Amino acid sequence: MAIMGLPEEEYFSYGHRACAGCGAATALRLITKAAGRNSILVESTGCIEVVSTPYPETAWKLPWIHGAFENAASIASGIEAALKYSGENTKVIAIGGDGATYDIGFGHLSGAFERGHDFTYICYDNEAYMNTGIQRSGSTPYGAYTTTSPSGKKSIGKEEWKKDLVHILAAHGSPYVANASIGYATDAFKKLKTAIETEGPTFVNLFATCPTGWRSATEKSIEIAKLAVDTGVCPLYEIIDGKHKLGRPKDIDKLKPLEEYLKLQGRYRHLFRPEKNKETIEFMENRVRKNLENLLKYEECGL
Ligand SMILES: Cc1ncc(C[n+]2csc(CCOP(=O)(O)OP(=O)(O)O)c2C)c(N)n1
Repeated sequence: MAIMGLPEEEYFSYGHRACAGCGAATALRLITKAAGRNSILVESTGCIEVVSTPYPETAWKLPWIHGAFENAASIASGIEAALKYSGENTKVIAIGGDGATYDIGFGHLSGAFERGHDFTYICYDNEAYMNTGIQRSGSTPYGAYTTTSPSGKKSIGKEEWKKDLVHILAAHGSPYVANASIGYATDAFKKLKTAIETEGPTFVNLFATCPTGWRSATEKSIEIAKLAVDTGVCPLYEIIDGKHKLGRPKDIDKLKPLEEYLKLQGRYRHLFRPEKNKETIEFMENRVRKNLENLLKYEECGL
């Protein structure tokens, strides 16, 4: 199905083997539309690499290279250096899941940003290591069940908060970093395009539903990705040359209740057992509000 208002050309072809309702596959459609023909893509090991290239087939209609799990940013650095030397203006884009980006490839990513390579790194953020069986990552949110952060009598699921990678990369001096969601595709497309067109190391975190890992209904992927934004869990914002610019949600007092987002996902099912979990949900809601208050404050103060 076409995505309204966006270029019709598809560079991530149908026929790939992603699960029904895979948010990362939608993310890849947006990323490749924003990249266009004059680009080279580098991909970490992960679900998208696996489902898009079962030998001898490929879903990629753009030049694409698969590295190891951790080193997409390093490969992109090398390609960018070679292109610069030969005077080409081809765009270089590295793509990884959150395991590759937040955790195991983080050193490579940080190094490439510190060296100032002219490339864009995009994380399709499905909040766990999905390809290997739903293990927790630095991006998995507080309270979520994964196979390595199980919920039980003594556990509420993951007990740590999600790593704030967007700000960590902004602190590297990046001219453009952004947080986006596949639920708001036009906004995500604009952010991806801005990141790709901005000179220097740029980053987009693209929130992407995973029905298999989140135990959610396949047809609810976009609804969940929208609710993440409207409850404040995944605020849409950019940091341009160090200054915050906020999109949705603007009004903290009009946030949708967090429960609406949580109850659509089996990874939070345990939070709805009466003996637990009103407190946990309230705690999460307060953290979400605090985070939004901070973002609004940064914007107001021109930071
Ligand atoms: C150094 C290294 N560690 C672990 C693995 C095994 N491995 C391959 S893919 C993967 C999970 C990828 O998770 P993520 O980056 O979040 O992407 P997703 O599968 O969710 O798309 C793991 C752990 C590996 N290939 N290399």
